[in-house]
Amino acid sequence: MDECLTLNGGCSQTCTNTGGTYNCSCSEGFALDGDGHTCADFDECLIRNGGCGQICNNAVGYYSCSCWEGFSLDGFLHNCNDVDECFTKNGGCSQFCTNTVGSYICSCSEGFVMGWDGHSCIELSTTKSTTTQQTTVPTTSPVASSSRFQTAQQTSTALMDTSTMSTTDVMPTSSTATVKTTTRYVFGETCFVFVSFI
Ligand SMILES: [Ca+2]
Ligand SMILES: [Ca+2]
Repeated sequence: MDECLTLNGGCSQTCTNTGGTYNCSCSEGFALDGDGHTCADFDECLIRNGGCGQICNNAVGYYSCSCWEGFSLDGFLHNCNDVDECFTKNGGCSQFCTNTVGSYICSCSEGFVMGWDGHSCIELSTTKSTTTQQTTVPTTSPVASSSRFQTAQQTSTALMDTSTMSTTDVMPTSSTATVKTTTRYVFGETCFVFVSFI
């Protein structure tokens, strides 16, 4: 008896008559269901990701592999290879393009900066603003006058301490010391003034 002659033996796909019985089988991409008659899709992605290098897409009766952005399928349609974006139109970079695994990078030469789009190089301005700082120097600097006054005071102190001084180092007009006696001695071009104070 050939069970397959009647309603295909109840098999959803292939019925094979054998001695005294029969069996059902399925075409590639399908698997027998638990009832032994119905063929259901086989999810190839459940086993080793269907052999895909990156993404496995199951479908009824078959499956396919695909890749992430920046990669493309190889000739066997399973593994993914990096796309060299720089190979085509320099990756859209206005200057330098560097390929990386899964992506690429644009860069600029010295004197340029990368624009917001990550592709366009913008030249830096070579014009530098100059600022001139004017400094007004008074004819008579209060600081300088003060220094001179201090020098005069210091000279006066030295004069009082040592009682020896050149006549070119004049007595400060602001000195409150009262000169009691003044004695001058001239040796060659040097004039010594000896003073004593109260
Ligand atoms: Ca499938
Ligand atoms: Ca790349």
